[in-house]
Amino acid sequence: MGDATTSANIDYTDNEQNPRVPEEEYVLPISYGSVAYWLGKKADEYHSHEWTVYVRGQNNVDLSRVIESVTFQLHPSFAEPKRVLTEPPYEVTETGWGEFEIGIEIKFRPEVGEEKEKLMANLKLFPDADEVAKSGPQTTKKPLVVENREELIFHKPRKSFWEKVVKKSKRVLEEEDGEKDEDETNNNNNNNDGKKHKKVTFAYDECEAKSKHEALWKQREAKMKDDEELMKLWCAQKVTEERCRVLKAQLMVLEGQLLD
Ligand code: SLL
Repeated sequence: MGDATTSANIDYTDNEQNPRVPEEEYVLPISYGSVAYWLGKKADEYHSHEWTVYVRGQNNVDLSRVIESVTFQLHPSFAEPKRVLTEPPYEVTETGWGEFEIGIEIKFRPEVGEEKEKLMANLKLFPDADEVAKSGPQTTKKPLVVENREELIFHKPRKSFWEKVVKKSKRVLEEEDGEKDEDETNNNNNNNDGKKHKKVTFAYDECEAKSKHEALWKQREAKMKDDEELMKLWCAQKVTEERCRVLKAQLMVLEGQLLD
């Protein structure tokens, strides 16, 4: 694979100054949502909960090379409801009494060449009946988290973005030239067009700015990893069980033949 940014590969059609690199794609895994704590004894009529609305990189991926600002549009009952954050952590913490939808606008840095991404977070303060039934009533220590996980995909990224941002971060390129990898071989390498396709893995930079809820994120992400591992083990066990069942059946057939 040659350098994707040689002039033959550059697409100037929609912007001569800042062309696109047609063969590339950059994926940025983000999570956004809200976390709320009941204030318990400190609660009053208008301030029953402390909550935070946030946008962060999954597994602490640094978003600041790509994001210029994140704007959170709060309910008009809050003073200065439009909150603009120009550096991480992209989060707003408030106290209040009611739930509402929070508009989120992510503005990208000029070199990214894309304008913005709009998202919506549901601020939730009160657990549902089934959540209470499952894990008990809300306490001042137990957060209520509503999290959305998403990937921002920069398909055919701008040349400026690719060169100034992506290539400068710790990017790992893996070229897969016909290596046997059961799942990937068919999907990525051949794609039925006869061409070999490369697989790009990004080693993202870590965000150094700490969120107010850093400990909570670490705990949740560690649990997610554990759950994934457990799921893999569970699948492997199912495969083994199935193989055993088939072998037993074959053995019975062979035993039958021997006895005949
Ligand atoms: C509701 N539609 O009725 C929603 C509106 C607004 C919440 C919720 C303000 C706090 C403050 C606040 O919590 N507003 O005044 O400081 O549930």
